[in-house]
Amino acid sequence: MRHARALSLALLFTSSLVACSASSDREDSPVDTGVADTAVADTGSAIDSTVKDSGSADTGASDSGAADGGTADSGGAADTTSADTSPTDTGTADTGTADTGATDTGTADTGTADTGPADTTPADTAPTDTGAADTTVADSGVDASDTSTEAATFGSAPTCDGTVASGEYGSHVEGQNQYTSASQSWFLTWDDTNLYVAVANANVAEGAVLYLDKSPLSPPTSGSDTSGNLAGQVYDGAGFSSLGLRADLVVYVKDGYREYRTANGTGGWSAAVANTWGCFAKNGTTRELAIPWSAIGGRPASFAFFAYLVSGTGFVYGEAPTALPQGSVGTTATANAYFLVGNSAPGGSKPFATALP
Ligand SMILES: [Ca+2]
Ligand SMILES: [Ca+2]
Repeated sequence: MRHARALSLALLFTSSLVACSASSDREDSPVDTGVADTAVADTGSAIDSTVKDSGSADTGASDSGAADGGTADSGGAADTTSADTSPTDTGTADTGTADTGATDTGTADTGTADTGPADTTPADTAPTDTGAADTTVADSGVDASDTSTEAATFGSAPTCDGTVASGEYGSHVEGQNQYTSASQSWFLTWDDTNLYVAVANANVAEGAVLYLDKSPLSPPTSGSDTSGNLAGQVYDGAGFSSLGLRADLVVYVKDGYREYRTANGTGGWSAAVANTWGCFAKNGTTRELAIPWSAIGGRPASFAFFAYLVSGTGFVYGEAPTALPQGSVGTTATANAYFLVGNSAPGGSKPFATALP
């Protein structure tokens, strides 16, 4: 009935039309074979088995677990641990920690994320870069290869534990950071916070004394009392009433007690500041101490110093420099020898390099 009506309508309005034939049910698009993508079809790999792609098609490797949130993998293996957030890896998949700051250019980081500029040659293994890019070798402190591209810095601070480890105070060479007087050895170094001193092979129950001039004059005994003291402090019955420099600080330290005093501007010494400062540690016949520069207003740009050991009965030994008096010196001796540190900046003077006069 419907068929016959259509034919009659065609004949009615135009005789040249070819009659439409009858049609069967319409065909749909190709049949789904697994799980449909919601936005973009996969073009190169297997069907996603866990999570559907939401933004971009994978072109290199299939996702293994977690979907990338922002950037499609373009070349390497699939990420296995953490999704990259920015920027895109171009060569090798990260295995441990996602980069947050700089793009890897060739070698994957294995342990530590870079936070500064990108490495251009070898990968750092430790420690983390914080400032300048390496150009030839990985950072591990300060070494000869780095001096042309990195500013000099203070080395690692000694550990105040009563033991002097190899290289702990810098160059353990006589006349550098080490000075041996008879059978006692002194070690000295510093940073912006502390002056670090160690004495080896000395009875830690006996005192070690150090005088320091934070503003060496020329000649060193010139100037006035406002520049420091020309007379020392008596410890254990031994003292130097005449110093070869204008001292601003004297330190006395032994097992169980330590003090420092500062010049009072009129030729005398302050009351003792005892036990509350810095650090003291001993182990056997070795002692280590840290003297805070804050005791004299901060690290001086240059300084002069001398030091000695003293028994409980006033016997001076282990004196540094060795030109100082030793033995039972009494309380009116003259200490006219010292070391001059002309430049205390990183990479500057070594503490025991210049003994004067
Ligand atoms: Ca130590
Ligand atoms: Ca002075």
